[in-house]
Amino acid sequence: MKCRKCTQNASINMRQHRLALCKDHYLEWFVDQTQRFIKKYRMFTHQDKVLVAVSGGKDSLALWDVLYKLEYKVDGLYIDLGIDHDESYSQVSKDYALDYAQANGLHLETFDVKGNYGNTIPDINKRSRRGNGKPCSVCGLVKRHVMNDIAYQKGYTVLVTGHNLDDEVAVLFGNTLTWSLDLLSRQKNVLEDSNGLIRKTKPFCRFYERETAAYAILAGIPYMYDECPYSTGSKSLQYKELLNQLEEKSPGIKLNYYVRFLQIQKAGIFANSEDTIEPEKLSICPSCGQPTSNSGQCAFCKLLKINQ
Ligand code: Q46
Ligand code: ZN
Ligand code: ZN
Repeated sequence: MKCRKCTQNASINMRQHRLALCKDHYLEWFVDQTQRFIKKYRMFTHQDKVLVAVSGGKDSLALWDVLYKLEYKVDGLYIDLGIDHDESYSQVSKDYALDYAQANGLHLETFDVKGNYGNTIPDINKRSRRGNGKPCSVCGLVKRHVMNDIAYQKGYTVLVTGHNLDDEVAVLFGNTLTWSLDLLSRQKNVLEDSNGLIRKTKPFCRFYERETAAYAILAGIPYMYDECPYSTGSKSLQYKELLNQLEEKSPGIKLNYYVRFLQIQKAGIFANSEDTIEPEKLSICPSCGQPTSNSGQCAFCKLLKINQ
């Protein structure tokens, strides 16, 4: 198969776009598309100070690379969760993030959960009743808190994450299975800053996972191939498999599902739901100063038993 734009052999065929491209044209297309999404959804501008949450995996390193190529003012943030099992997941993924930063002369903020809170994520989880023995709920809570805190403290104006289309449709699928109107109203690719919550955006939300992986590989970015050991057997992975079966038969179905969702969300379908928590109705945690839907301490401070 030939590249749509030149005579070279295609390196990737994207059936959902009816588009096959060679390596050079794919890399160019991917960067241009990212810029198009940033503009279309008014995510941020070249005046913003951008912090990208980097896990060492393909999505976040590809995102950092593209934003750097697009000449945004962008630094990385790596949170060491202390997930070390036999595979030393955190240590290895941290090395990928550090290596990328060093190779490109970029700044990486690092935050060590154990160093700051005395315990790793799996250890904090053992003392908590959150989640069903899996640390993901605790992990998500701690990461959200740390990302917001560091972004504010260091004067960043926007926090970006590498969530791709497959991540977004898996969450969307879960939220529609349970018709969680509050979650559907908040599943946005741009969350405006409000009451101490930093602006958050997802510039890769319209790229398929195989597109971000292709970018990382073709751009020559070494990344952590293994997933976190705790992701095995998750609902999200089950939904991804199901949605991939649908995509196989109907190329483009995942993209259409997500883009139509964004359109009806924008039209305000979920806006007046009784379940929806308005940001202005959040109160401030007396211990850490971050917004919370609780009346006293936020869930993070309760989890870590931080004294007032
Ligand atoms: S890192 Fe944390 Fe994920 Fe690992 S423990 Fe679960 S939530 S699976 S993105
Ligand atoms: Zn080409
Ligand atoms: Zn708090």
